Amino acid sequence: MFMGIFNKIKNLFKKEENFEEELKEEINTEESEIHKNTLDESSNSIENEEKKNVKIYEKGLSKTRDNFVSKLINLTNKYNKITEDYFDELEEILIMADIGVNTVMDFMDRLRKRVKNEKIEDVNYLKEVIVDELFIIYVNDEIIVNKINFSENRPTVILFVGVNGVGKTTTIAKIASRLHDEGKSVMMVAGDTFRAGAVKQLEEWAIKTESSFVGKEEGADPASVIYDGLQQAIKDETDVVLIDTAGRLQNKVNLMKELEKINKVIGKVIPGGPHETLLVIDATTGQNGISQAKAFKEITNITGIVLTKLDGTAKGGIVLAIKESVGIPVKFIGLGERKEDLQVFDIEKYIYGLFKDMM
Ligand SMILES: Nc1nc2c(ncn2[C@@H]2O[C@H](COP(=O)(O)OP(=O)(O)OP(=O)(O)O)[C@@H](O)[C@H]2O)c(=O)[nH]1
Ligand SMILES: [Mg+2]
Repeated sequence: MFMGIFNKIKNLFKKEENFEEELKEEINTEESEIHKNTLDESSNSIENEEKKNVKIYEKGLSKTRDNFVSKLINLTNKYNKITEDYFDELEEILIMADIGVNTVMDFMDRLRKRVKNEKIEDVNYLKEVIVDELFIIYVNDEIIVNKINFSENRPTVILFVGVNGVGKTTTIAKIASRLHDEGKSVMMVAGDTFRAGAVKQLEEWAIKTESSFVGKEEGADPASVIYDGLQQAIKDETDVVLIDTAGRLQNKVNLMKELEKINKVIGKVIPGGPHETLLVIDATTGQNGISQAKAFKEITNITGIVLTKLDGTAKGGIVLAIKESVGIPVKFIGLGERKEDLQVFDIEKYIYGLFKDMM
């Protein structure tokens, strides 16, 4: 089973810190300047990148950590025995963190069983079991696919959907910028021809991120803009095409028809496309975001979720609720407004970011 995830994650990140310390010492005792430089370079790139990412998780999850985890710590300090009152309070804390009522109920069942079967009496130990069990909710015996499904042939087509204001356009900009840093050529396509100013906004992001851009006037048919964009991308041999769309969920039938049409056009021009359809959800909208995910899942084939604005909520438990109640993997999370604040979702960094004060 997953026994000891708490300790595994703790060791993983603590070890990283120690490794860095050891490395520094090693370098300091080393006489050759040249050797020092090569060591610096090879270790800096990967290790430091990882460290930076862990820091971004830590920072972006601070609101949730302050709220949820401090409550958990208080609970442990308050009870020196595991009683029914303890379970009741724990349940409330989890629900308040937006983990979702059903998820919490299953979680509590499993926790009670473990306490009984393993005869757990120590509240401090139970804290670790709680982290383990939260991890299990997410992993749930599956292999988590959080990587972008890149196509073998150019271009890879990624469609972004989601209701107004959740962060679609800025997510596209952040992903474009990441891809650009990786040396890939990127095109943005302005499929949101509905909202005033949306085309211009995307074009500005294209300029900033050195992406190419295809868009038409407001009110144009999104499918025709996308058709033109994809033709251009083939001609230019663009690596990745990122398509922005409008999210008018107030009219589900229209939205469904529009997405159907868009998908048809993409599939025709680029066989096998779109290679990803990413649904963007705003974490600060809580359970409402979950409802959006369910609604979109019904009308189109969502391959992954981008959960934005986790830095703006104290209810970061929503990451766990989504997987359980919607069954679609979270591929990216937004932990702030800077481009590096968009992170590939990593359950271990997430758990560490939440529980580091307990570790
Ligand atoms: N703090 C924070 N803000 C974010 C994050 N992601 C996006 N935002 C902000 O959310 C706001 C809305 O983002 P947009 O990208 O314009 O949202 P959209 O879904 O394209 O909106 P419409 O085009 O109106 O449908 C902007 O001010 C973004 O800077 C995040 O992870 N953290
Ligand atoms: Mg937008």
